[in-house]
Amino acid sequence: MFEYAPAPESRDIVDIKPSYGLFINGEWVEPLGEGRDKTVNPASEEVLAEVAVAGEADVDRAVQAARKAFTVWSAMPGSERAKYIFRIARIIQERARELAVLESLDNGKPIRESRDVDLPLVAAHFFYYAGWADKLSYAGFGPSPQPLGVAGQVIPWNFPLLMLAWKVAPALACGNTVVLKPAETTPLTALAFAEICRQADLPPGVVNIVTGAGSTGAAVVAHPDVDKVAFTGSTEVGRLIARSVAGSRKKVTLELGGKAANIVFEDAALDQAVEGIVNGIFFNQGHVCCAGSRLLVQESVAEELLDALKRRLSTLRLGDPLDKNTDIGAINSAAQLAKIRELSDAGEAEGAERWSPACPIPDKGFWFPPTVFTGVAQSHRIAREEIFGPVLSVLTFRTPAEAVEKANNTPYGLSAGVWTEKGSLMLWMASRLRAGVVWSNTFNKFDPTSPFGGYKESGYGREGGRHGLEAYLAV
Ligand code: TAP
Repeated sequence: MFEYAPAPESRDIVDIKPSYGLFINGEWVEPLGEGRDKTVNPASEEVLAEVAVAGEADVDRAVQAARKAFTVWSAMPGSERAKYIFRIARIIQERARELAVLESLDNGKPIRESRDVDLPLVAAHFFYYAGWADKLSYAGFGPSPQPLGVAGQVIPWNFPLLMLAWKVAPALACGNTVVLKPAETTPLTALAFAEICRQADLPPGVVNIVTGAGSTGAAVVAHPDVDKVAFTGSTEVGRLIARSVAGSRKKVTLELGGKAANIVFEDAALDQAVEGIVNGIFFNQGHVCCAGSRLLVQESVAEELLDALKRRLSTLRLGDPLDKNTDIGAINSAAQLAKIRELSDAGEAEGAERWSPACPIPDKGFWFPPTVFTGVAQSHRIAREEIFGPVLSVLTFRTPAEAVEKANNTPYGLSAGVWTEKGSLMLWMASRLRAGVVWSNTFNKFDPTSPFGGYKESGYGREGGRHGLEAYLAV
């Protein structure tokens, strides 16, 4: 392995305040209760800032502000709304470096990813949906589709600003107003986004950000004056939310967990497949809902592929997320690290063989080495449950039909990958895989024009593309 000198990105570009309030009606306000939380850098356990915890009364204030703003925002011509959203997109581009550093500090993801993947996609989402704002009548949802009203949005910690963009951009383009709750462990880029809304002169109340933990999210979802609920997170919480809104008039989209199969046939370009496997499960420490966490490899090439994969994994660098050479950053929280450890231990106890490259682990912070399990049976917990960490479970197959059976043998259905040189086999597989996205000779490719969402316990509704508008329109 080559040795590189450290290449740390400077954190001087970010200005983290010691303490943050709530962003309601275009102003920073103190929460009505006493609640305060701390957000830490998972790579060092250093406290980054103190953040307000919104209670029910605070959520109510935010929803009222959004309701009032809805009158103004929904009446504005789409071309005017577009100007604000384009402005937001441009400010995000201008401040991309600062936002990338902030994301890496709060989340633990490598700067290479926040800089080259998250931030460009965040800006692209706002640009894309800004373009739709004055063309809604041509989107295929009737001649004059109307916004729904106030959208209550709850997002997870794995792609904090990108999940915000997926939710906020289409909501605003369609004329809705927003109350958004970021995850407890990663509130900082959402709070920076609040500043961006002010910088863009967005009318007060169009976007409101309420920080806090699960109970704040539950209050947003349950508020009677919320018209639309958009949630990304675990299937477990998705179920609670579906129960909480059942019987109400609220429109709901749920983007939940996954246990995707990445399927490699014997005729595939194996070196390329190895890169796709690494990107599929070790990108963002495996904290990816559509991660290719189950590798299905055709038996005839299993040994060759695994040797190549292990050689490649031995070159990955784990460490300081702000170092530009880092491939694997920190696990987002102590709780998530405990979950990854528990499931990996269960894999060993159930008889799978565990392998990790020799990889020094920093003393402070939350870390888990890239890990591969071979000899995995379909009944093992590591083949069935979402680990949401840098852990790959390897299974083999002999025929395409067996690959389809095994790939679909999961309660989830968010994504899949297929590696083969044969176009006919690719199409045969894609039409049989029960997954919202099937990647062909690639993995984890995202684009704002492309819809994304799941089957079965991976949720319902689509985000992105023209389809993503439907969730925010009365159609
Ligand atoms: P969750 O624990 O479900 O948390 C998601 C969000 O919901 C957080 O903001 C959380 O707040 C909040 N929340 C917790 N309990 C709630 C309740 N009872 N009512 C309303 N909101 C509540 O998920 P996570 O661990 O953060 O994220 C990982 C999961 O998200 C994985 O399963 C992953 O697959 C999924 N995910 C899916 C997608 C798509 S697009 N399908 C994308 C990314 C992630 P706190 O965190 O502050 O407690």
